[in-house]
Amino acid sequence: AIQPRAFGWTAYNNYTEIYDWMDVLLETYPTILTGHIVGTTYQDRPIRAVKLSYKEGNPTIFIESNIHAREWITSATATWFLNELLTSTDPDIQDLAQNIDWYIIPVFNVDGFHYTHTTNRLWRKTRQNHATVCFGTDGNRNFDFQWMVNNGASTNPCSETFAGPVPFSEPETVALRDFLEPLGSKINMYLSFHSQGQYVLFPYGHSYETTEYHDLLTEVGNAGAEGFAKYNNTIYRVGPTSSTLYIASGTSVDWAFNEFNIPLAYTFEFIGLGYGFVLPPEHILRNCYETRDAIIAMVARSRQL
Ligand code: ING
Ligand code: ZN
Repeated sequence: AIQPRAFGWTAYNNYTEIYDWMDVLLETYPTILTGHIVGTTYQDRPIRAVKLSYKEGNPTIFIESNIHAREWITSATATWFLNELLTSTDPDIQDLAQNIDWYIIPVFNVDGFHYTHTTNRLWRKTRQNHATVCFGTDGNRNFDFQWMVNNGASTNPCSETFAGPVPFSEPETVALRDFLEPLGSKINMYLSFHSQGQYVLFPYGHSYETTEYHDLLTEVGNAGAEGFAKYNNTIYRVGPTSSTLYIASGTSVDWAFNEFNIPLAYTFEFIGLGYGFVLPPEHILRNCYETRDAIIAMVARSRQL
């Protein structure tokens, strides 16, 4: 029989291991953590979030992770960071925990993530089939902001960047939309975790047009890159998604940025180290330390502005 693994960050965990661990956290920290069901996936799995809050009146940071199924380092890092917020004795981390409210969705695309653990390690999309031979929509092209403009996604259901037949065609993206609707205007920073390529990206993805927050996003993004470099000199490039990486439309970050006027909205593209999406687990902790330092630096910079 397959032995159950202890939860930790020396190996990748599947969604049931992550959810069981979240249940233990919720029991252990009942006054600080609350559990939320963001919604239900196409295959009827819960999309879960935790909120961490020490007190009233804090600013809010929202972390969305593993919208792309194969990007396992993202949920590993999101769970490590949550654990750190709860257990670290480092004053910088304790400051983040006590003076910011955190919403963390460690695994957003639960069906796809499960599929990468059971069937196809390199699956990216959701698992709904839109009446064709091909399955899945790219969740990060399915949001209703500039959907399908500028060839930033595909109309082909067999493409890795299939935008869906219509915006919000997926129960997962609908769930995030509805979860954020009452919350969005209170969010000060939105972070979407991806891999890989070492980028700190910000709106827009769909066009080269710059936003009214371009200078602020650049300032705080550059602080993030300095943070990512602190542990091991890892170099992250900073800039708008469109001009720094590629044109991508209907993404969660662009949608949330626009819908709720969230000034600080970023995508992190973590390390691949030449392994692409299949980053060996011995590199998980390095990515966690780098992400911790990036977030500390971004919050510190944003407080100066
Ligand atoms: N990259 C992202 C993708 O969805 C991205 C890049 C993120 C574009 C956010 C726009 C907004 O294609 C990966 N590796 O998934
Ligand atoms: Zn991705």
